[in-house]
Parts: sequence; C-alpha cells; structure tokens
Amino acid sequence: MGAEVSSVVDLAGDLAGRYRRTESSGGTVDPAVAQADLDAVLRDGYVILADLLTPEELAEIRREVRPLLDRTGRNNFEGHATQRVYSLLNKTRSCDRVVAHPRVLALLDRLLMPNYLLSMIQAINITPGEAAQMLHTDDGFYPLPRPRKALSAATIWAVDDFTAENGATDIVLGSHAWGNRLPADTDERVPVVMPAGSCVFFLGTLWHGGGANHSPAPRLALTAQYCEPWLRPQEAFTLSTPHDIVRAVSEDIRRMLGYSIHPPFIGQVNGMHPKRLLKTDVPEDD
Ligand SMILES: O=C(O)CCC(=O)C(=O)O
Repeated sequence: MGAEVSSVVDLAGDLAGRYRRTESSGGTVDPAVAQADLDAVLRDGYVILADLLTPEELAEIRREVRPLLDRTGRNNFEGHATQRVYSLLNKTRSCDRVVAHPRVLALLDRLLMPNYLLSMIQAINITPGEAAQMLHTDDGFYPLPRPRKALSAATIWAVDDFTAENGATDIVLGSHAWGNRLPADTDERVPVVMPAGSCVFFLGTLWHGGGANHSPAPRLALTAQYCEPWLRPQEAFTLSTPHDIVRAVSEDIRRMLGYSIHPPFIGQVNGMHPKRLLKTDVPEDD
C-alpha cells in the first residue's frame, strides 16, 4: 500500500517555476509566543493580542480612516448607526500593518493552509445609540456542517479603547466548538474589553457580534479576516485591487490578495502564476 496523503496538495507541492511560494512574516515571531497564542485560540476560540500598535500607528489610522467614514449601514447586519469602509487597501496604506501583523500571521500559519487569503478588510465605526448586532460566525456562509475545523479566522482591532459601554465586540464563550446549534437568548454576550492598539483574534466558528454603543462617543475598529486558500474570499480582491496597489503592498499582503497559488493550480491566470500580471499587465506564455 502506498503512503497516505491528506490531499492532492501534498502530492503536487509547489509546481511554480519562477514564482516560488513565499514565506510568511509570521516566521519572525518567537515560536513560544506563537504556540501560547495558538493554545489559547484552540482552547477558547479566541485570544486577545494586547498593545500591538504604537501610538503613532494608531494616530495615522485615525487620521486616514476617519475622513472615509461617510455613510451608515444599509441593513440590520451592517447596522443603521454603524459606519463601514470597505476596500481599505485601495484607500490608505495606514492599515497595512494591521492586515499583515506578524503575531496574526504566526497564528494563521498554524491554523490555515499555506497561501491562505485575505477575505475582508474594513473599518467599522459603531456610533452612539447603535443596538447590538445580531450574533453570527464568519465562516458560516461556507455550507459545510459543524462541528468542524474553522475555515477562516478574524481579527478585530481596537482603534479606540473597547469598553463594555461603547460597543466592544461581544463573543459567546465556547461557541467555536458548537455543532449546528444557534445562539439562544440564554447565551451570554461577553464584551471583549481591550485598549486601543490591541486586537481580538478568533476562529471563524466563534459566534460574535458588534456590541451596543451606550456611550456618548463612537467606537472605531478595523477587522481583517482570512480564509483557507481553497475558498472564495468575501471581498473579491483580485477583481477590485488595481495592479499599482498590488505592487505597492508587502509580499505578505500581495500573497494574501491572491497573488499566490494553492497547489497545484488554484489561483492561476492563463495557466501561469498570477504575479506575471504585475510585470506586464498581460499574461505571458512562457
Ligand atoms: O464591529 C464589531 O465589533 C463586530 C462586527 C462584525 O462582526 C461584523 O460586522 O461582521
């Protein structure tokens, strides 16, 4: 009997000739730190990564993102008193650090397959008077029954301090391990209280939602979400990101935007590596 493989990916390996797989900056994180983060995520479904952004980085995010907050949500999910900015990578470079923070990548490297993708990057500003958002999971739109491994992971970054009053993200403890059950009224919503510059990293299977804002001030956050490389991301970044932006971002972000191959062939362009598009904007034949 032949050796066992978990998928054809193991058989094929990296078939690319010129554009080989690139290493994630998660590799720069102390393995003991990454392991402790991973242990917490696997046990609790989430971990709070405290104080990852400097005051200067936070100030730049506020300066760049606040002027983009020009509309409120269109439905109960987006929130009628919540402002959202999508496609942030096309509008500012200030959020790049959040999208590809090494502590986050180190966790993703351990939870998802290589060449996992960015699924979403948006700003969420919950303004005073907003009601609690409906509880949901971030990988629930992939129609595979639970319980199962998470197909995605998310971060929510506090740009303002997250408090129990101002709309800190609520989570349902232990819900990452549930089967197909839905939250009940008796399931407690626990606010993720954390200082600005911190993020909560959680599995796509964890039930959560934006909190109600009972404070007099808005609560600004960024959320970056990531999915397995064989799934369709929520935002179609390969369609929406101009090539000059793809060239301008870091290799970590470029790879997560879809300029990478899930072996042997997922993500190809005309039978070639998608990075060839960045050289000439026209797929080459060689
Ligand atoms: O803003 C938050 O705290 C959470 C929002 C959220 O989970 C979502 O809109 O998908």
